[in-house]
Amino acid sequence: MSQKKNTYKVSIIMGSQSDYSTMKHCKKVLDILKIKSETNIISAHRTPKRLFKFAENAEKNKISVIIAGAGGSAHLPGMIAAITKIPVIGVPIESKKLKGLDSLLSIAQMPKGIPVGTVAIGKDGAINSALYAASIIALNDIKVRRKLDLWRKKQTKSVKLKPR
Ligand code: RP5
Repeated sequence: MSQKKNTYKVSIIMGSQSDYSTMKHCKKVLDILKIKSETNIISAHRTPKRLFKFAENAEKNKISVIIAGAGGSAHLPGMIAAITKIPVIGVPIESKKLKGLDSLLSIAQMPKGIPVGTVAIGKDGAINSALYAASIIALNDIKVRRKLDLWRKKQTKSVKLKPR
């Protein structure tokens, strides 16, 4: 990453409109952390030309991290990672038939050579993908690092000692 301060941008992509109910949680966290993001539907099998164009131009478009949500035979994150060297985080979407186990394995089990960072299935994964992207950006951006610190402090404070 060689961008100047505050120019970091995360690109959130997803295989289908149906993934947005999960991926909107990722966008929400990035907004809280004041990290610029864009959202697009890009399907590896339904819009392959869109996928190629996006991945080929990602560096030129100054994207720092790509978060890709996909379900079922979830090849979107791996295909994107094959075309660009920008870090790719895959969010396994909870599928109807296999509850997202198919998505999780498709994303996590990348053969050696092309890495995809993989988070948990569904909403938790979408939230963590944003926090993971923030950690990457925080290496070079003090404002994001402070926001992330604050997020953690608030989280710690919210955990009561005694159960009710
Ligand atoms: C994948 O197929 C998408 O990522 C989505 O999770 C899944 C189902 O897509 P729809 O049939 O709902 O459009 O490509």
